[in-house]
Amino acid sequence: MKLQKIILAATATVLAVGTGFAFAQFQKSEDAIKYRQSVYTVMSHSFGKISAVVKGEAPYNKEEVAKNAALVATLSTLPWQAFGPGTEGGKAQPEIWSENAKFKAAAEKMQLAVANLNTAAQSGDLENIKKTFAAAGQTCKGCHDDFKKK
Ligand code: ASC
Repeated sequence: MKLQKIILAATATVLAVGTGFAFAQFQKSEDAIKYRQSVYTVMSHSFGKISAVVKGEAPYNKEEVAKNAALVATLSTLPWQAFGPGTEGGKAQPEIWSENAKFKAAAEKMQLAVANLNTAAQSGDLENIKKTFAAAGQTCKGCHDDFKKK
């Protein structure tokens, strides 16, 4: 085989394997959309529970807030794998794919912010919970403003 042919064959194999992985996770774009929306739904529920405490609408219970913050932190790692190529749709703006580096940066910012909230929640420092909660909320909003359809 000529070198060019070998390179072509190798490239094709890498592409095939890469595509195989992408589609092994989600057979259809609808599956990816359902997955990421489900993650956000559960995240929003736990985030909302903490929000009520921060706003003074619910009493502060350390274990409860710690549990919800840990859930949010874990869930925050999940949606991104469901924004792969070919999974456009739902409430996702096309910029997620056309400005993917910007989207990834926003995703990382949010994960860092909810990790900080989780640290505060585990320590039980309500003032710090309020501070980190506000910062985390800003990262949710920032991403929605740029990347989520109204
Ligand atoms: C939530 C939720 C969001 C964020 C965002 C914060 O509870 O569902 O998307 O908080 O509204 O600004």
